[in-house]
Amino acid sequence: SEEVDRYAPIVATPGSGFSDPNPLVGIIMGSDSDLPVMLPAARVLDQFKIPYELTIVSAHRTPDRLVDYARSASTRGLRTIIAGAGGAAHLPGMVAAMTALPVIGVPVKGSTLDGVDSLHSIVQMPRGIPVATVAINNGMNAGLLAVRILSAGIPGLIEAMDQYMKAMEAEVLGKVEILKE
Ligand code: RP5
Repeated sequence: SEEVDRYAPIVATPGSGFSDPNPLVGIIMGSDSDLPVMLPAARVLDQFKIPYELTIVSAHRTPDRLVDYARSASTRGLRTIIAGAGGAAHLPGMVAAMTALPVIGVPVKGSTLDGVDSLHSIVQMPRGIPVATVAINNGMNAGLLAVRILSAGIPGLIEAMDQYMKAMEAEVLGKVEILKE
């Protein structure tokens, strides 16, 4: 099968086809300023051929849109939501409060508090409403976690992830060899 290219450049251009008509994953973010952090999640889903949609939903600036998005997500066919936000990062938690789907939170680093504010806002969820939180600015891991969640129900996906991990391992072992020389 096709080799995963983890170093392909990330290019966001209008019309680059981010929204599949039948997405399994929703990638949402509080602002277009979060896009550079969230695009690696989209790249990962591209690589694993998982259909997704990508859009802006702001917990604070577009609260009605947030409710509509979260409440309709599962009936629209979404199976996992990746939500990135910075600062008072309420988006992932509020989405998780309004859907039974798994939600992955991406803390986005802002200009003043180094993303620790976002991390704490996302990771400190109350008992009963979980958000799977990845590292600050790690949209890529959010994409990979979404693939792993979906692999429970999609044939071939676990094998594809195995292959991806083996490629990473080979790359690191190759560097070990280079350093020996
Ligand atoms: C959050 O505020 C967004 O998720 C973003 O990370 C941060 C700053 O947003 P902008 O002022 O850049 O639109 O809601």
